[in-house]
Amino acid sequence: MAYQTIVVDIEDDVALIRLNRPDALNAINSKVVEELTEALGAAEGNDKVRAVVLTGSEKAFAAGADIKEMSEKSFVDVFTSDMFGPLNEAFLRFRKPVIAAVSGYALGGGCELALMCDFIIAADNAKFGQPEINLGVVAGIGGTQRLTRIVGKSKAMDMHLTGRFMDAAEAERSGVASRVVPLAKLMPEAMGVARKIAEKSQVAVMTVKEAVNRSYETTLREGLLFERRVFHALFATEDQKEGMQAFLEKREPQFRDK
Ligand code: CO8
Repeated sequence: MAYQTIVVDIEDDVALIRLNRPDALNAINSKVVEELTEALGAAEGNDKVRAVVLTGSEKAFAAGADIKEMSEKSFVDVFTSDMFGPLNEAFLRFRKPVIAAVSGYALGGGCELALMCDFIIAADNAKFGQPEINLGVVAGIGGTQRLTRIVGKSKAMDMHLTGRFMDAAEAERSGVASRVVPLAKLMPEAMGVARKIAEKSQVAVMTVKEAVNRSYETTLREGLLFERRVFHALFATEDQKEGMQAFLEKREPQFRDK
């Protein structure tokens, strides 16, 4: 499938989705939203894809929603098209793991897009920010919600109210990025991590996603019960038998997603 604003490569069980609007620092316009949504749908239905890496360029993961495209829109335009809603839904629905490999700017909708992924591996030149306040608006696709849950109220308020950028070290310290690597190592690291995850039991991997994401939606008690029940449920799989047997036999497990 040929896309105009993204490039998708599938290799070794991993789909690499690269945002590809270099002239606009990968600003997210409606075509990017449409194509990313489509690419996620295709990855979900493709048995050859067991993990996804989403990345941009060295200079910009994505510098936000496309300001040129947005500037003339009315309330009715953005409300009736539910701007960015379908992309958010596509990420919420997507059951395979998605790693954001972030170098350069991840601003506004770009930061929010990275936060929609399951975790972020950042290059040491990464800069995260929610500068919408400088445009007379606020974050619209998760910045006030997802970022706040990760970094807490004080830092989230600081970021959203001042529009300042957070560098890679602060992002790692605050839990935005799970790890930071030198720029030259970003893609090998992200692809290596994705391949490692792809080797695991897909049933267990999808269950991890469901259980961790459930922690955002429920009380601790209900979340713990959900976790215990899915843990119990995995004893119905062959992969549980294989994983534990392989440990006892001191060999690598051969998971079959059964
Ligand atoms: N939209 C459109 N074009 C952009 C964007 C953007 N967000 N960011 C950069 N570009 C373009 C520039 O206009 C420029 O194009 P041209 O060469 O044609 O003038 C090109 O990319 C290169 O940019 P700069 O020359 O500005 O590069 P610098 O290295 O000098 O600066 C920055 C890099 C600091 C990243 C700067 O470009 C910048 O501040 N960009 C805007 C960042 C921003 O404000 N992002 C937030 C946008 S609003 C948003 O994301 C809301 C999301 C929620 C929507 C939800 C709806 C429901």
